[in-house]
Amino acid sequence: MSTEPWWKHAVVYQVYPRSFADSNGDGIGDLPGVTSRLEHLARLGVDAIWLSPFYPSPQHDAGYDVANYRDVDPLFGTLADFDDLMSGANELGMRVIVDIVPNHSSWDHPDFKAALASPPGSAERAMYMFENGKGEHGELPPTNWSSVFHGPAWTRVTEADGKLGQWYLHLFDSSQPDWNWKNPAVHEDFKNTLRFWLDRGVAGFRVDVAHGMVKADGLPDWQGDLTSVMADPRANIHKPPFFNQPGVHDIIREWRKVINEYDGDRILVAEAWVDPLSLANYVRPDEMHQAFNFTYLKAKWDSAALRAAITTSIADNDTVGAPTTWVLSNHDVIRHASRLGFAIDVKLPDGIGATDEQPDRELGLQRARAATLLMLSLPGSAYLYQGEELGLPEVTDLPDDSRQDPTWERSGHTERGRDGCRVPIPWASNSPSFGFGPSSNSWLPQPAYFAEYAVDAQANEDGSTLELYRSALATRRQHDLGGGKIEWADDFAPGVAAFHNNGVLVVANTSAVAVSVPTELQAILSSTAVETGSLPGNSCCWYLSV
Ligand code: ISL
Ligand code: CA
Repeated sequence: MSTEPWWKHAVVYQVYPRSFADSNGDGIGDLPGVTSRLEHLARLGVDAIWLSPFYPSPQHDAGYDVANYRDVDPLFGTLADFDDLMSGANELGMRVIVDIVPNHSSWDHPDFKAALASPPGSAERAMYMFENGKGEHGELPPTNWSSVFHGPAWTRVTEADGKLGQWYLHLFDSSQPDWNWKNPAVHEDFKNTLRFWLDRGVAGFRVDVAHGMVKADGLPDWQGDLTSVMADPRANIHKPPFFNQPGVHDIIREWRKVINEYDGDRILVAEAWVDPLSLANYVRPDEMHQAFNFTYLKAKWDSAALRAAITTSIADNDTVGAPTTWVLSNHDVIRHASRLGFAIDVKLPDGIGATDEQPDRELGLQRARAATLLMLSLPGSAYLYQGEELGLPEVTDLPDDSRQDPTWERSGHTERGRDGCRVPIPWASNSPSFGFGPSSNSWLPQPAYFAEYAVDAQANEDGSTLELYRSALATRRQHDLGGGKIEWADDFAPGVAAFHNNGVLVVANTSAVAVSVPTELQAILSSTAVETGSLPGNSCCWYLSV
């Protein structure tokens, strides 16, 4: 086994608390719910759990609008429930990572309330990005920036005299005011938050919008558009003045010093939607430990595209001596079991509605299983999103009136948003809310077909997606695939991506038809049933290297 720090080859499982397990029947998942399901994660074989936000919040962006960084929202439980979850996980050999949201708070944060109640120019206002408007009476926003969730990125406030006054910046929803990272008090406050959770024993932090925080001096207007930045950051020549600014790295270095004060290999993981070369800068030796590699997530199911994504990701990270991470799904993007079943290109976070073109569910699942096997055979660490081990598809027929993602309202109902990947998990096929909780309540409606995907329908079933994930994680560990090094194998048909890693030959056939493989190859694990000498289309197989 590898003697490297645990995180270099870890499999980390993302729990989205409101949709994982509900302990009290109110229809919203909670921390005691997570604790009650830890056995499932231990049996799956993951090394760590990353919890999306569970902090006090008015929940305008499902908790990514934080009103208090050092407590638990009563909706999700108490700090004691958090401690129980963590000790339960630790006893089962799993670490716990928490989410930290430094670009913005909630408008319910006491510091923002104080800023609103204080005059322009005050110390309270200086905690956030307040500016005077342009135009004769300040009636125009300070810049032309748009919010990631659509609409303007600035909102004007009413001052104490009852008149319209300054504007505050919110790169996301208007309920999420951006912190002013030019203010040392903001730095101090966040370092205290890091210490608060580190002292409680967390193994690290997933850093939300790690490329945000610092904005270019003078707040220049911007002519680019965010959709294209996200689709292909490398191609966009107009870099946004509010993302990926050099000053971000000073903050990261400050945080790394705090982390280094603690023992136990704690980590920082960047969520940064930036071009791959810039991304490597987030994992320089004195910065973060990992950054989500969205290049692999965005790659099409095509051997050349996958090979390119894998090669450049590893090469980019090699320039700074950092291992790579791999990820296929999270709470912001269309689940890969559906994404890979589309004949058309889909925009990742936009969501699908009942009247849109629908994915081919069977094909999507087949490819998703193959893409997962490919991912889990790659050196570095891998991130799984709850439900993907069940092959759960995106819910594409949510009633529009159930949608909660702020994008839906802010886009004037033109973009459905991310609710389709956040539908509560099915645990038991014949129970109310499919075992999500003790009642039939579920904050987003679960479709009837979720019964087929329930944990109890798949556990110990030969060929189920759950058993595939269990075997894959065990085999990955056995062969230390996370700690190896890949060597491409070029002697396969077009449409195939193949490589050796630590004595395992990984062959992914992205074409629709079977390809022949040497008859002496011995399969250890495959995404679909394989026969000697042949590998079906849309599948991946791990063989013993010969
Ligand atoms: O900035 C982007 C595109 O250039 C976005 O992709 C952005 O990085 C992403 O939406 C950030 O997501 C995270 O922060 C959001 C929250 O809604 C998401 O759930 C979270 O993962 C705001 O906190
Ligand atoms: Ca609950």
